[in-house]
Amino acid sequence: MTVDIDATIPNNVDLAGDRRLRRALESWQPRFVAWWRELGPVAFQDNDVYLRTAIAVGQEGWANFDHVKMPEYRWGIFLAEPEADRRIGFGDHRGEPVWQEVPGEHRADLRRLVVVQGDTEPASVEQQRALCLTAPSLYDLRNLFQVNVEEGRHLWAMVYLLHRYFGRDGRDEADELLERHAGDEDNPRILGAFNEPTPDWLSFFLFTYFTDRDGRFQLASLRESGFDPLSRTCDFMLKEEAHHMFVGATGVGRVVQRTVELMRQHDTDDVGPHGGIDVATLQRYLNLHYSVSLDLFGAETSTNAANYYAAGLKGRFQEAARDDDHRLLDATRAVPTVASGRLGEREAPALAALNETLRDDYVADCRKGLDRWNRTLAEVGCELVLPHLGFHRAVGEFRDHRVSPDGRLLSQAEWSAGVPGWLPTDADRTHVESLMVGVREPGKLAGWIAAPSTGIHQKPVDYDYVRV
Ligand code: BYC
Repeated sequence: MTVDIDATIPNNVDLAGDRRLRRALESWQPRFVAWWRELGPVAFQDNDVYLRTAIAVGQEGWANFDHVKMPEYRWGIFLAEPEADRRIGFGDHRGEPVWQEVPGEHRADLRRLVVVQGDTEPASVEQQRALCLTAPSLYDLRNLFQVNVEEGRHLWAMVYLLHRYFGRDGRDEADELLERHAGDEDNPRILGAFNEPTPDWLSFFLFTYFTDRDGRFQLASLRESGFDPLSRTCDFMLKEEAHHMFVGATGVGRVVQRTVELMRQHDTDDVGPHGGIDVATLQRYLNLHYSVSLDLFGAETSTNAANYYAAGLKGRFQEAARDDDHRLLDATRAVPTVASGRLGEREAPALAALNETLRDDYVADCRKGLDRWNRTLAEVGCELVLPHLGFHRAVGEFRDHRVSPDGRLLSQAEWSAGVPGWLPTDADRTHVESLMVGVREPGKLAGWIAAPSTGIHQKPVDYDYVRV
């Protein structure tokens, strides 16, 4: 697959050979850049930032690192290498060759999946746009911008699919991706978590840990798709996504480390007055971001999810590694319920319960980071825990119920009394916000977070990642 790196839109999908498509995308490009300037980072648009840019798709050397101004970033369209004789791995079409064009009967469902995925990408850039003013270091500022430009590239990935495979409807949908905005009352983003603000860096690290991780699992399920261009697009997006996971996991890890340092230094749990974030506050922020991210998997049982799977559009995480018939016509599994005033389980068709299966995989992955952070916290006899699945949920079985973090069904009064201990309070937010002062000297760091252990791409931690 040749990569046309010097084209107006760098790509490996032979845009040069499809004049209509190229012109359509080239007319979308200035609108994208206008959106980036208007709703992307609120500052630093004309500063040089040390960013990696995708230039190829192979294992080795797919990225180039250099200082660039963000509006001049080379957002491109990259699909992973095609797999010879690839077959659909699940559902009613299992074993048939994958599709290179959209099958008519699945057009509406595929378009919806692409639109929902595409909508989250610019949404997160919008949510994070003010964070550049308060970055705890130039290293972190650069990582924020790296995440942002790559979310922009992920938008390009979905816009390419819409333009190339969905005709006029697809072009309209691509335009609407720039018209809906995070938190906009009249025209919000599609999924709940993408309308919540990301007001501070603790929220950003938890967002990249928990919400970007939903992205990882959704992309991994779409990579299984029988629609080959979607599969190959997601395959390459997952490479970039790994850095976003890193930013979240190490970001929270460094906050935890600093908290522990301050606890030891001052011999107290109450590190707030010493410029840190105490463990109880960390737990409340974690509870919020985890529960909001759990909602992103949809309801426990969903005919949409069953249809996507049966049709071969969206598989399970690591579908091929699973030891079953990959059709799930007779299989069942337990899903959580709330019935007669009690939390319990019921058996549901495995096909209908695929959102829950993906959520399970996600929860197991979330625990890994917690285990690492808890090794640090164990030094001071503390730990962070994932709240119960039913805590603070707005989608699915638990939506109309109040559940405590430790999994007790509560009355409204008990819930209201408990909330200040479980979710960030106004005082927490005021304190966290008070710590958010932008640090703009290479190698210098805000006091609420520990230094990273290494720099980016073999550069030292005190490198001028953003030239200010
Ligand atoms: N908020 O049948 P159900 C990422 C809707 S993140 C609002 O259970 P389904 C990223 C649902 O649309 C990954 N509405 O849902 C991360 C449905 O509406 P309709 C993004 C919601 O379809 C960080 C109705 O409720 N990618 O990449 O089984 C930074 C019934 O629900 C929500 C994807 O999500 C919600 N949270 O599953 C940057 C993959 N949840 O049809 C990027 C593509 C559900 O009744 N999307 N609803 O009008 C999907 O696979 C599915 O659409 C979902 C929902 C898993 C999201």
